[in-house]
Amino acid sequence: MKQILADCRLYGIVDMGYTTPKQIEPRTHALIDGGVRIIQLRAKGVAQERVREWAIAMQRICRERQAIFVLNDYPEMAAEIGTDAVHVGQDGGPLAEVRRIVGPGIIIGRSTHSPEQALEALREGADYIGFGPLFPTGTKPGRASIGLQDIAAVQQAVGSMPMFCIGGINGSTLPLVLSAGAKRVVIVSWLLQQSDIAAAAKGVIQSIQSGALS
Ligand code: TZP
Repeated sequence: MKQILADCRLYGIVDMGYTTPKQIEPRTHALIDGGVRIIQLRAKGVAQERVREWAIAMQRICRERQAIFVLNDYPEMAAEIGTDAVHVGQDGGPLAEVRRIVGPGIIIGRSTHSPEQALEALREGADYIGFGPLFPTGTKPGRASIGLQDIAAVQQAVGSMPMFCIGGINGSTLPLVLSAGAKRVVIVSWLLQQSDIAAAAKGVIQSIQSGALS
């Protein structure tokens, strides 16, 4: 799993703000068809019973197809289901506590919104971080955007810990994000709104890989 994580360039999110329950499974397949190897379920404000159902379905697909499934927000549920990964925000408590809940085998990701938070996540033992929102985004309305200026320095500081830049990334902003030093990105709404999600994902991965990678 850690090797798959290290190789991931594009992180996809099945966000229930843009996805109907019927679309969950086809979209998970489409993302994997497009080369995405890490996929999160993000279901804000939905009853936990529904989230559990969807998470089990997505985990099954990801396991069959060698992709990492990430559950957003619920470490206890992640441990109970046995998901590959769990993602927590700044309000998710200390990562040592998340680790205690999920056990040693599960990948833990943390959202970070500043260089300081990124370094703190590294110190706390995160397996990867999200860094953003780089641009204003309707997926996290009202959240201040942090711009592109810190990407290169934070990327350098976190070393081999995967850092996924996030927030307002689309076909037009992706080149700017890559020029600013990003090696990995998360794209939510733009990807989910493409008529051919797999083709769009392939295009993004190609763009990232055609830049200098290390
Ligand atoms: N965390 C920081 S920005 C963001 C999250 C979950 C949303 C990114 O969504 P989009 O639609 O790719 O801008």
